[in-house]
Amino acid sequence: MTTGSLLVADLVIAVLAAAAWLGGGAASAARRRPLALGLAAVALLATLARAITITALARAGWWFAAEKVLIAAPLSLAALGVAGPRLLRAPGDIRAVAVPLLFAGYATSSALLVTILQGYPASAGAGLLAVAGVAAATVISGRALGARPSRTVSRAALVVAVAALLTGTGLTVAPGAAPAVPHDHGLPAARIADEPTRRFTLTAATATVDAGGRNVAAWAFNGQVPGPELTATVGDVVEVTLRNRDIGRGVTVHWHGYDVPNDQDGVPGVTQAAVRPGQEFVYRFRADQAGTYWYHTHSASDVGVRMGLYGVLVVRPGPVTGLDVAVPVHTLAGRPLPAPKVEKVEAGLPVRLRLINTDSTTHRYALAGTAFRVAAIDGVDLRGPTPLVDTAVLIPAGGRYDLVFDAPATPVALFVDGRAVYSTGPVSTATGAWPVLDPLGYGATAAVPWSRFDKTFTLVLDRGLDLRGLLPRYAHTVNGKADPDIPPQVVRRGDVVRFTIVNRSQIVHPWHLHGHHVLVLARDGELAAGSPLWLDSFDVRPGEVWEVAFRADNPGMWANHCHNLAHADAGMTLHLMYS
Ligand SMILES: [Cu+2]
Repeated sequence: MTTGSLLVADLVIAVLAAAAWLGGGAASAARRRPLALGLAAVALLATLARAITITALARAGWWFAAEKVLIAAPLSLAALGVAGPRLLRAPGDIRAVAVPLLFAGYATSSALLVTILQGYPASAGAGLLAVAGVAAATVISGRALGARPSRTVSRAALVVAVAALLTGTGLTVAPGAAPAVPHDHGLPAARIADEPTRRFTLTAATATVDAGGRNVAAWAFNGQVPGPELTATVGDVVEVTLRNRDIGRGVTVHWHGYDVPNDQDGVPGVTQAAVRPGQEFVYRFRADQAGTYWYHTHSASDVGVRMGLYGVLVVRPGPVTGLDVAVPVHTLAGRPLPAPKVEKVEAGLPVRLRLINTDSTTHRYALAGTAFRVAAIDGVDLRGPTPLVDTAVLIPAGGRYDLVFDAPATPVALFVDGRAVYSTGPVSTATGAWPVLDPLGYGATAAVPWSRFDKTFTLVLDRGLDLRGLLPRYAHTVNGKADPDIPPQVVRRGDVVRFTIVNRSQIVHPWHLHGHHVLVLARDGELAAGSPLWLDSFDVRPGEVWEVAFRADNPGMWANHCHNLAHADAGMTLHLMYS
């Protein structure tokens, strides 16, 4: 069983236990004896079963089980200790067990709330608030049901409730060291003074564009979605003038995967101010990395990219040889882009398909009709890629795969989530059952270039209640905090930095560090066993633990965030900062 399914199973069992205890309590209060005893039996079994799931999660990693071991387990034991013996005594009046059963219900539900609302890391504050809730709810239920506990018991419960509430609240709302992200990091501007050899202008404006045969409202660069394909050759100095005609939320251009100097990175509030309607900003950088990249706005990035402010950036090592096609996949107003393209290709011609996922969720790509190799991922060539046949690839949000093959005499077709997007003729192949390539085991290995790490950071991805803003929100969190309260990761130039990224939530988080490619070391404790993988976008699935590393060689203040841009907007953004 994967850790991801264990997380789901544990949650389902916890909900079942809480519901059964509460239902049992209500049934006994209503003197419905068989129902009460039945539900109590289910609750007992579910509570005991959690011992198994919590132990298994703790073995997978403390991050997955911390609050369950420290808060849920003691509360579950209290539930068993209070309700169990009274049930075993088989009381003549079933109503006598109503309050103990309700107590068990409150104990298990409050622990569940800690997992759902706070998650990792476990805190004394959350534990105490849970205890306060249990004590208060039990006292109220007792009174409502006319149970007459001794004065001592009643007073003790009240004291516990008030003390736990006060201490818990104090610990929870005490201001932490909320880091400020300086807008001006004071580093010298690394602007390239050389004369540009490639010049482009991108004008952002609202537009009506065609998406799958229907006119839809969009935000577009130069009136088109995607924006113009920007191409350069290694060694070019690229200059891009960005103008904003009427995008009220502001616009910037972020060069996704292109490790430009920090002041060219296009992150509003961090590397530049957002470009407002009527304003412009000029980007300039040297094209020294060949490969497949893309660009997109980083201002109100979730809505901005979704509405169409993105395009392809391809840097080639030299003149184009053979057929070289970029396929940027996007969902615009619910319609899949690009429109299907069919072109005849001469047999024997070398073909490179540059697959780009510009959406916020993973897409599945399948190339039918030919053997192919994955020549590059995220713009970086793989070492010793072997031919693949009838194999699909999953590309995370923001990710790129270059597939290469020599055109066969018969047609080939590229399917994205089952839809033919690019083909050289009719192909009717069912690709849905194909196995999926695991890039961690593909290609020829090479030694990791570092044997020790100067800095190590752990990022635990989860959801949690964020009360720090004007309105409470159910945020996507890193180490229990949401942007802008996540402490920056401080490194020094030259440091070898390791990230451990843990996903204890129920959804995929495509991780994206700006300004650097990271080398994948391991996933779920298993060392990467294929070609070195230098990624800028990778899916951390529920229950997964990724170990990645990089050399801090690009000074500045860099966004480090989930590339499901709705998640990034809802808190899952932090910063890597050079001291
Ligand atoms: Cu995410």
